[in-house]
Amino acid sequence: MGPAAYRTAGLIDVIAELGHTVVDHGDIRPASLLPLPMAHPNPALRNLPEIAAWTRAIADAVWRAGDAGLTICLGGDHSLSAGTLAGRARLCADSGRELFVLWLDAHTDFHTLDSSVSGNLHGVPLAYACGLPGFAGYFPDLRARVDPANVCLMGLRSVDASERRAIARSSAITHDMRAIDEHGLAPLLRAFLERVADAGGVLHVSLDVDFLDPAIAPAVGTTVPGGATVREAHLIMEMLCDSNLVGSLDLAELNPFLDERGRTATLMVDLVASLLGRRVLDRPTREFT
Ligand code: 4U7
Ligand code: MN
Ligand code: MN
Ligand code: MN
Repeated sequence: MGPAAYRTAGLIDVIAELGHTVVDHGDIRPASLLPLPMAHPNPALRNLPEIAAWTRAIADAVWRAGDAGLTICLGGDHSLSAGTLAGRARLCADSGRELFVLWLDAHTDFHTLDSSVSGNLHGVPLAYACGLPGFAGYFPDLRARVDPANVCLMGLRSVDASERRAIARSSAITHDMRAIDEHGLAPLLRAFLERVADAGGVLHVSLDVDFLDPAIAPAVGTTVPGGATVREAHLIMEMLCDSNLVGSLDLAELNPFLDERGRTATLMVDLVASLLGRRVLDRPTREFT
């Protein structure tokens, strides 16, 4: 229902009105929706063969879409990012450009198939794409992985104990809500964008609806209080626009069934507009080249 809600909220028109050419590739489906038998020692895992099939389909579609324009993937829960990151990493391996990831989420989504307690696979995509162990034979083999040192997570406020250990062992940059409150978003994001620019890299942005505060974005299953405000979220998108570094974007976890008169879908569309150039006032310079 997520992609349909974004289309209903006017996503395509909004992007086109900003002067961009939009190609809607339609909804992606795996080659077969028939669940393949797949046993895993973790009995909690839910829908493992289905998610594996979707991951393959999304990775292929993202790779086929290429890197000439900006690819936006509409979800659907955050397991979609297993596919988008795999596809983007493959494109970067092809082109020789370095891939960076900005993960905007209340959660780290850094569980492996073995560590997940809930068994919900929207909690594993970042670990999979970074090449953590235990996915082989279940999820599609990665053509190229994401270097965890090139990942920056922002907005964290619900991290399971095993994820906390795993993310600390990785070289990923983590900013929880406390860091955002203490320093403000702008300097934290600017430091990361400078690294991406210095490396001549390309940035993938993965936006989980629950990055936002549930008071402004109720349409998500895993609400966690204390999230980003409208102003913080727009600031991020405007800085990302200025940076000219973004090659792809995931909009994950929108559940229109939980929305209130479409307000979450509308906010997400407005955030995409800020990322793609909507401005209150013209600004004289670009901060990054
Ligand atoms: B989302 C959780 F236990 N860590 O594994 C889990 F807290 O894509 C949540 O970020 C995962 O929304 C949330 O189920 C995945 C839980
Ligand atoms: Mn998530
Ligand atoms: Mn989340
Ligand atoms: Mn979720």
